[in-house]
Amino acid sequence: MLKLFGHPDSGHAYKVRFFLVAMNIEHDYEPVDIWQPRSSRSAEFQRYARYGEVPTLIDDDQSYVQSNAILLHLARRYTDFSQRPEREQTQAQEWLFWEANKLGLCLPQLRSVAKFDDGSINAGAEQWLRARYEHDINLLGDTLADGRRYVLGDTVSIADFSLAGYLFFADEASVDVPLSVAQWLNNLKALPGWQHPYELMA
Ligand SMILES: N[C@@H](CCC(=O)N[C@@H](CS)C(=O)NCC(=O)O)C(=O)O
Repeated sequence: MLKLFGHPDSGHAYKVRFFLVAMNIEHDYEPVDIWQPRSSRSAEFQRYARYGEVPTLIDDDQSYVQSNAILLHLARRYTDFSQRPEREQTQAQEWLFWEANKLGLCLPQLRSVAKFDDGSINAGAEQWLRARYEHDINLLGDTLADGRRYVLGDTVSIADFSLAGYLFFADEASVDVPLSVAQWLNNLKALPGWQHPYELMA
């Protein structure tokens, strides 16, 4: 049985849970209080969470960490991903790497500043993150501007789950999304089992 550890504030963990739910992959889910010291987390979580973070997934007693790597593992093992055209698999992986380095390296931080402002980010850093977000979200918006249903076209893929992870928190980050991105997010909301992170990860 699969077991996922996550938290309602973690868009990284949400990517994985939303995928598991939408693909109807049976799993257990356990929230971890990421606001408490790492030493206070369960012995099981500490044993499997190699970087001490959520998401952490246990599958066949093996530990899987890093949200996008977990998505790849799940897609290969539990969906027809490996049978999809090679070009499609490559493009899905390209988006995962892009997300980790681009959108995933500004949106979570902006949301963190806006929601939990602890003064740890100075004005210059925040400005840099905002400029980065504008660039990244416009690139995604331009990709989706032709009205495609999902990032790779007609078929939903791990690229969608990865890219959307933090975008359901866009209001909390005080950022705008282009219309094409808003429409795509609505397409994802229509997938089976969709819930906002605060509900799905509770
Ligand atoms: N690059 C990682 C990021 C994971 C991450 O930053 N997890 C945060 C929550 S979003 C966490 O577990 N924070 C608590 C901690 O580090 O103790 C991924 O994609 O999974």
